[in-house]
Amino acid sequence: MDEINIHANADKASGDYIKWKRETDGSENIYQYEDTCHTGKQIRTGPALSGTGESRMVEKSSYKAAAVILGLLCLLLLIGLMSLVFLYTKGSSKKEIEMVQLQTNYNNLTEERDQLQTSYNNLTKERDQLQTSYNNLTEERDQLQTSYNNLAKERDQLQTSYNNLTEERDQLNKKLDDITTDLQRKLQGLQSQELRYFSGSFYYISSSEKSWEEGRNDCRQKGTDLVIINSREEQDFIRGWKKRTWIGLTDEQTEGTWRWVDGTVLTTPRFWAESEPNNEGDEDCAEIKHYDSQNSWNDVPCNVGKYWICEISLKNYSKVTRQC
Ligand code: MAN
Ligand code: CA
Repeated sequence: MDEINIHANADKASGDYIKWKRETDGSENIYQYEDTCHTGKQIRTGPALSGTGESRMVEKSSYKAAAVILGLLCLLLLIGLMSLVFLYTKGSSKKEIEMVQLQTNYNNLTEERDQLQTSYNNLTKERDQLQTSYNNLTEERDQLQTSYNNLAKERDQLQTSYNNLTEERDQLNKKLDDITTDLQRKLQGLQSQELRYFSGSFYYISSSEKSWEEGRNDCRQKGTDLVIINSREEQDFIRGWKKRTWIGLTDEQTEGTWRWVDGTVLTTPRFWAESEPNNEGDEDCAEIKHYDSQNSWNDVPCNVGKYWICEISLKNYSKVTRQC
């Protein structure tokens, strides 16, 4: 171990000296301060001073040097302390700034979090409302879908019915066309003195005389009935044959109530001859008697023989037509 001794060139009044010992262990230097008190013992190095004046001078210089060193040490200590204070202060203010910044950040984040929380709550509420609306709309849609399906089903059934009816109508119209054609062909062949056409009807007049009932039966066998007079023109046409003929009018059912063969009660027009009907004896059937006059009807007993007129109305064959 190395040992370096630094001796201050001054003796304290007590005679102590400060020894700086340097210990070296090869790797690092450690200075240890060794305060050793050697009371009453003086160690000196260097040459010994001789004489009192010189010795005082030296002593004074040593004091000065010691004071300077001490002052320097104090200065160093002060600088060190100031540095420490400065560093500490600097560190503190830095920390304070950081603290303030952290506080600000914390506050900002808290505020932001609160805003986010509010937004979240609003969105949740909105989402729930939308969910409710969605559910309601879904339900409504399903109901509409069901209604639509039912209506579609109904529509299909109606369409089927419509198609069937249309087909049926077409078949009936075809049948009617066939019948009309056939009828016209037959009537064409029947045109004669006995058969005449007037305003939508064919009229047949018999060539022999029979009772009202027998004449009516003949008309029925032909698929029609005794004539029904509905107008002045028809009356004139019928009396134009200039024969005493049965017409389809009787009060056999109720005396005094005259009915046509289709069951309708006689109202107007009516063409009774003067003073008729007088029900002379028992006269329940009507004839054309005074064919030269428009008012030519007379009531007579039903069992007497007269010509008769059958009416074949084409108005019964009215074609079924589409209404739309
Ligand atoms: C005859 C018959 C009767 C009719 C009278 C009118 O007697 O034709 O029906 O009423 O004449 O005078
Ligand atoms: Ca009469």
